[in-house]
Amino acid sequence: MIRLLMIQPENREIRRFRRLQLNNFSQLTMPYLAAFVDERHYKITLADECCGRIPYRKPFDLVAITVSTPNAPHSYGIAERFRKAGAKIVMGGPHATLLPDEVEEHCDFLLAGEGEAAWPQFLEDFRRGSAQKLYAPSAPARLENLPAPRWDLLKRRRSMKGAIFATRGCPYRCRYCNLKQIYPDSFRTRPIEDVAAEIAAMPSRIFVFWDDNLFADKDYAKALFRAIAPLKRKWAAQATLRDCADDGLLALAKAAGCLYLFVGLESFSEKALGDAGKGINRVADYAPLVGKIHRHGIMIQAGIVFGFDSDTPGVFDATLDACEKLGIDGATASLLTPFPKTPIYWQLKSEGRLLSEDWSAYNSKTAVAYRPLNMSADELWRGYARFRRRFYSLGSFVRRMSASRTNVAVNLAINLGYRLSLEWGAGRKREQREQREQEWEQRERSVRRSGTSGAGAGTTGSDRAGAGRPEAESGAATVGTGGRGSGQGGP
Ligand code: B12
Ligand code: SF4
Repeated sequence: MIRLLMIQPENREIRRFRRLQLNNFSQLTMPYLAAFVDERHYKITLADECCGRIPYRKPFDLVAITVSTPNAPHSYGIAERFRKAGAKIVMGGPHATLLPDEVEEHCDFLLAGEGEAAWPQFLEDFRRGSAQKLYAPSAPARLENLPAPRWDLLKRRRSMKGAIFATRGCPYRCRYCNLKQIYPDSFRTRPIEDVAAEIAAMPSRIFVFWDDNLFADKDYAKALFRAIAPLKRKWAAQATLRDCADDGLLALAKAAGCLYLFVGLESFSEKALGDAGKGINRVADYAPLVGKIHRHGIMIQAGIVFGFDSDTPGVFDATLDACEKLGIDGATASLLTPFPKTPIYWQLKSEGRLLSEDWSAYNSKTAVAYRPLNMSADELWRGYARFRRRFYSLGSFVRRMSASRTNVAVNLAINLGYRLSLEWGAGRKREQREQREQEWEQRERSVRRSGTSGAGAGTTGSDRAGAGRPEAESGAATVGTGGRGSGQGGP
């Protein structure tokens, strides 16, 4: 029997905040990939750092790690520890797909792209001793008859909710978003009966659609909502604001249990939306569309990104003011981050404005990774941190709720949870408890320095990524009301 450890890594800064959230959705990737493993040959251990520790002391033959850009250095450190103990390492995920040449330095086997066909193939080859170094499927994965995620293997916190995906991809092309570099085609859907059956079997009554843009095909979405309404579950999802113009769609979503929608407003400036390549948003439409969503009894978690080239230091107060007037229920604010190979990345790189290519600074929450145009990196960081504190203050909540008037009790609980997370995340007690993990991260950094993580390339000199960030803010937010972590890369 091959002892397989599957790791969903989460670096210390992000993990600290997420663990404190009262309302947190599960990460899907590893429970889902575990469902493809043949347990006649593999004994699976699942570790999600958001809700548990990595069993470093136990012996494993094969360690699988899903690697995102902000978690890449952390993942390399994890791999190094298990390699020293004799395990083989296989890596996949967005960062492995984007930068296979870098990632392959830190693993024995690499899967670039989607795992549905290649992962079971790799496992079979590995078992037979004939695994190749690189798997890179050329055809888009088929999304029929997919297995249900193995939630049973995950030790989850009670507050963790379920997660599923019904579609993959997004038809749009925002300049800061990595989807077009990660997925081979624009948009695919799963059969509705498969999705409904998976929801019916889910242990949790509340779940999230971890789709990039659930409303991208409105006919599909309507049929899906009709099919799942009888299941009487509650859920959240990501959608583009423009698609929320459809009253019929919103009514069906509500009847099917939609609690709130994560909508990427990104900015209240037309100029910034132009910088972002987000032409699908029009600021003039915000008020009528937000009002419409609220009238259907659905809350709005707005994705907001700060740091576009046209943003000036006035952007933070102007955004808060606009959110309060519109009655935005929750906001997931992010620092603009030039993820590898996005159009924004190439632009900033060619302009010599990347402050670091230490990927741990690319988490959109705790560090500024590039030199903004109309303010300093420090001003951007402080303005963003202040925006979050002020948005989740009691005064702002009252002002927002007097405009929203949607599910005020639920909204209060969620806003309070977020507020407490921001405060507790800064607590000293927690600092002490995490001291030991910090030491490990330092060791990881030295592994990275001696390795080829990409750190250093493109660094522009005196400015430091994350310069000026106050210590009290270092446990900065990653998830919004419902665990949606983006605000960058959401619809
Ligand atoms: C849900 C989600 C989240 C959730 C949960 C993440 C999770 N992994 O479960 C939360 C809210 C936590 C989150 C947070 C963030 N996210 Co996010 N998130 C997503 C989203 C929308 C879906 C991911 C998902 O669950 N997909 C379904 C699962 C089943 O598939 P998958 O993870 O894509 O994996 C497939 C393949 O990659 C492969 N695979 C993956 N890992 C492995 C490992 C092995 C060994 C193998 C063989 C194969 C394999 O097989 C899978 C099936 O094909 C994606 C967009 C997307 N569609 O990918 C963004 C995305 C992954 N997130 C992104 C970002 C930027 C973030 C944040 C930085 C945002 C922020 N501003 O806070 C944070 C990161 C926090 C951190 N860790 O530091 C970017 C990542 C870019 C990058 N270069 O890494 C993406 C791609 C969004 C985008 N449009 O650019 N996110
Ligand atoms: S940011 Fe959102 S709307 Fe834009 S391409 Fe990415 S997923 Fe689609």
